[in-house]
Amino acid sequence: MPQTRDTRSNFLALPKKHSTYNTSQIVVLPVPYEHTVSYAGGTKNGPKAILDASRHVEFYDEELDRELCFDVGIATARSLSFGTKKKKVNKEALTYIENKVAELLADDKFVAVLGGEHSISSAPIAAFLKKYPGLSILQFDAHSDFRDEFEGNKYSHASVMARVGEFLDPSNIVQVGIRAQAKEEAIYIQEQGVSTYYAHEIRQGKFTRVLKHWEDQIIDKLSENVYITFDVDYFDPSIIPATGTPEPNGMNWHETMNILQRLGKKKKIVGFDIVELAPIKGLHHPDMTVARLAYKIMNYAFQNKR
Ligand SMILES: [Mn+2]
Repeated sequence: MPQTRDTRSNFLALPKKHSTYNTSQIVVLPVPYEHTVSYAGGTKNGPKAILDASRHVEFYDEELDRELCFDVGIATARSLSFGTKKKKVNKEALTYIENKVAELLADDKFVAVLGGEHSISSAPIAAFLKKYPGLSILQFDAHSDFRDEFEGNKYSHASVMARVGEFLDPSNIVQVGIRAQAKEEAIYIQEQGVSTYYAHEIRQGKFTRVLKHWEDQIIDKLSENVYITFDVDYFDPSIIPATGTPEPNGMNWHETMNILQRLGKKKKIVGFDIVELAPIKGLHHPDMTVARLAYKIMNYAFQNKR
């Protein structure tokens, strides 16, 4: 059983009664890993900023009319440590994370991973795939992350989905919000049958012209069990300026909630990660937005179970 955080530092500042490991259905796992940042850094500070901000998130969700945290319990594990002198990096770090996630899955927990840089996501995805064969991935991101390697590292945050595509059928990956890409990634997507929803196509109304709820098209492409990997640079930089590689023409809050709400209703969200928040000192709204996002995904994931 992992060690957990108490009310002073856990997700939502929950009292012991609602954040004890044994009785909580949800476990938040902070993973402050940062090794391959290519532009601006700071993602190792993401988990703490999200947890700090979460103290100001309401327990009650007005849309779902529910205090989910009291219904199901949310425990927060102690942050994973990658060492100080001899740091665990690349493959070694990923194996370490995968084993930790697998332990939580063996206890039938709903796992919410807080990063850290995006390269960590292949670890929980590997663990989830073992538990849920046929798992599909919904990736919210500005970037496809399908480069075979980046700056000489196959375990770069810019290559995470290429690594995932080595053990999970790439046609089970759906990406939304993409708007910065290398040519090799566009070729990969075409050849491997990845479903990619580009920001410019969404904005040009390519999907809403025919469908009122274009989100359903995304959801129909996913298998029954869905893991969400959420790179916060998916959002427009006006909403989340606090990230390493911000890109213009990003997505907004409301349309994102629409996707998540309909997904939670029609399919089973089995777990998620949120990555790439690089907090900016004195600028609180990105931290708060990401904390809200984490709780919103939990709420949507459990909306059919009440
Ligand atoms: Mn990414």
